[in-house]
Amino acid sequence: MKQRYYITTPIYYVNGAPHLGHAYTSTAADVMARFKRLDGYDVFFLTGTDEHGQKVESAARAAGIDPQTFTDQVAADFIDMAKRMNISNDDFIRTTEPRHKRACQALWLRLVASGAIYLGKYEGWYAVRDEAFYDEDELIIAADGSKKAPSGAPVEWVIEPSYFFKLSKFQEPLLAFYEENPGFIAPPAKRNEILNFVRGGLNDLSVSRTSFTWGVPVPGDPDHVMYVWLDALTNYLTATGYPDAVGARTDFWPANIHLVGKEIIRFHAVYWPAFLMAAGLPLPSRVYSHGWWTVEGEKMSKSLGNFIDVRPLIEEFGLDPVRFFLLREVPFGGDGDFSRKALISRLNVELANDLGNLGQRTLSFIAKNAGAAVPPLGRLAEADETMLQSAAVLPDKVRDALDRLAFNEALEEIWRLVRNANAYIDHQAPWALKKTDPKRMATVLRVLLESIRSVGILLQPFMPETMAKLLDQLGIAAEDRDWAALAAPMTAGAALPAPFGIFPRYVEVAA
Ligand code: ME8
Repeated sequence: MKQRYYITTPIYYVNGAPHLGHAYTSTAADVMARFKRLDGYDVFFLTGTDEHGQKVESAARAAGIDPQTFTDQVAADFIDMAKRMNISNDDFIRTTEPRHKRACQALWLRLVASGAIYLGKYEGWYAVRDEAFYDEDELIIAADGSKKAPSGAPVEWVIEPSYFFKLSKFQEPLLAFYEENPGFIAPPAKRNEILNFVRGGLNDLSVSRTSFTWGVPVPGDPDHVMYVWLDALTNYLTATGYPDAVGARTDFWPANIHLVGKEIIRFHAVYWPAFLMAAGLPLPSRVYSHGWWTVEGEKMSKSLGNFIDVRPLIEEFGLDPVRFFLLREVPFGGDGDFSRKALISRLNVELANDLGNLGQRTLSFIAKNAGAAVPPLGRLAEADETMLQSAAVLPDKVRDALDRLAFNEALEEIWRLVRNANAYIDHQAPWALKKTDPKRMATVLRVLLESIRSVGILLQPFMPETMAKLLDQLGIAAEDRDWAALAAPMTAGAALPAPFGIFPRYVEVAA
């Protein structure tokens, strides 16, 4: 039986349109999902939208429409973005769906049954933008003297009846869990941040609100709606069919990995495992937090109006260059800056010059000079052995990097082979061998083809559309494109279709 792999993105708030930040997490998760499928896993990849809470309710009010119609519209936009980015999610969850309300209420009842929830009164700070409660000592004083959340979000003083979750009781169990599962929080800097936070002591958490109604009603007390983060985190269970014990996806829980931006690690690495412990449910294996993108050096914000929608970028540069850029430009986990200049440079240098050229010059040379078929492999020279050997060890290197979510390292490894192959072709000069030693020419071309095939197969998770075009040109059948297929060589004599370029150079047109 295949091993299971369950990966999630955060579910995005529908208070605003999808942007580069959302596209980033979804693309990273997509690369992992595609990689695991090609590596023989049974994958469940989930993304979706977070549609309840005060923030979404006020965005709907500001737009002058009822919250359901509003969330329907914005969720459709998120679904469109996922399609345009070629995100291969197996499900798209919306928290306003009946299946989700049912899951939230079932989890709530389980928390009540375990004695983890009690009724009280919340009196304290709340930041609607973060949908988060803050202690007085966490607040910062802004330049204008006002109190702000650590994220810079405005805070308001809230006094209302509320149910509480006994988070304070989970300090020790959480610390013991982090200790036993050192890989649970990644990267390590985030792990330390969370450890310090939990060691500092945990207050009970307000988990219901009464001052608005846009949420999942608390079972048995409809004056309360559930705190949007309890509602939102439950999505990861809902999609597996919870609370049903049997179903198509129930075996996918616990998740292998929750990918999140660094600002929401606390919800995923503290609150979520505590809820699950209280409910007696298994905990996910890992929460990985990545960094934040700025745009041309500035934070994306409403006041600057500089949110980048990836769709016009796809129109202008093509989908796969955008996907590639997002994962190539910054080490996952660190922050990065988006600039057109950097995108154009990656496209022109690494895609068009390095990879595009390697494919194009090898394939068009074979089409013209080697009978448009896979050439036979003759006696191997040392340079050939070296090339073939580096192609043979590449899948393990890429697998190792991707299992650590080191996307840029995986790409770096692949590009090392691409650059070596370009140097090899220059050095071996098949165009000269054509007259002097046609057998040797065939061997050189075959070594190049094998290398390009490795690169094409291993790059599929990153650039599925373009690599499909490249593998078509190599005559690789659809069923021979997974990682296991790399072990067998190509078939000499197999006909190759007419080659064409896959990455045109981008030339900036003066405005
Ligand atoms: O937090 N750079 O939703 P959200 C990188 N609904 N990633 C970014 C980013 C940026 N500048 N901006 C956003 C929520 N992201 C909750 C989540 S999960 C149970 C509930 C990405 O719409 C990143 O993944 O504010 C971040 O964590 C997420 O979008 C926040 O999306």
